[in-house]
Amino acid sequence: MRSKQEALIAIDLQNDFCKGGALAVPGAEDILDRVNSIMRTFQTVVLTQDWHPKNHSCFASQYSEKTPYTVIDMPYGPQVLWPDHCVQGSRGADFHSSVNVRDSHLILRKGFRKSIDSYSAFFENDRKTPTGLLGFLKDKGIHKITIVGLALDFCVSFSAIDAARLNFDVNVLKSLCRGINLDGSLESALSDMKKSGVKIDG
Ligand code: VGL
Ligand code: ZN
Repeated sequence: MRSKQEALIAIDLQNDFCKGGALAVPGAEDILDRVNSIMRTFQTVVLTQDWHPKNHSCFASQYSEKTPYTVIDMPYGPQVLWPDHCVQGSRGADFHSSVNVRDSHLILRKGFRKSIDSYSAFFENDRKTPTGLLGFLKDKGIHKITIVGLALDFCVSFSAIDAARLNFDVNVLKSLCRGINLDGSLESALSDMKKSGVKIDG
C-alpha cells in the first residue's frame, strides 16, 4: 500500500474514448486491466468523467460549417472542436465496463458547462475556474499524484501540468495512458509536461 499522502487520478476511462466510441483513443482498452491493478495500491483514487451537455460548445455539430478536429477561438482561447462525445447520461459517458469503479473514492465530473470545455481535472479551459479537486486533495494531505488514463495529449497532460503548477509531485505513467495525436499533440504534450516538472515514467 502506498502512503496516505499519495493519490491516483485516472482520467476519462469512458466508453466514448474506447473502441467503438465517438472519440475512440487507439489502444485505450489495453490499459484498463493494469489501471485496475494499480488502483488497488492507492488509498485515494479519483476517477474523472467527461460530462458534456448535448449542445456543448466544444462539439463541431453546434456550428453550421465546422468539422471535428478544427480549432476555433473561444473567449478563453483556442479550442479544438470534437465529435459529440460523453453526453451526460449516455452510454458513451459511462465508465468502460472493465473499470473497477468501486475501487475509487471520488468521481469528478468536468466539462458540464455548455460554454467552456474542461480538459484538466483541476481547472476548466480558461485555466482559472476551479473544479474543486484541489480542495479535496488538500483536505486529505495529498502531496504526490500519479496520473493515468485518456487522452495523454489532452486531459492527462492538462491535468498533470496544472497539478505541477499547484506544487504537487506529479508522475504520469505513460504506459497506462493512450493518446489521440492531433497534429503532433502527443510530442508537444510530452515536452510541455517535462518543462513543467512533471515526471514521466514507463
Ligand atoms: C478529452 C477531448 C475531448 C480527453 C476529452 O479526455 O482527453 N479529449 N474531451
Ligand atoms: Zn470532452
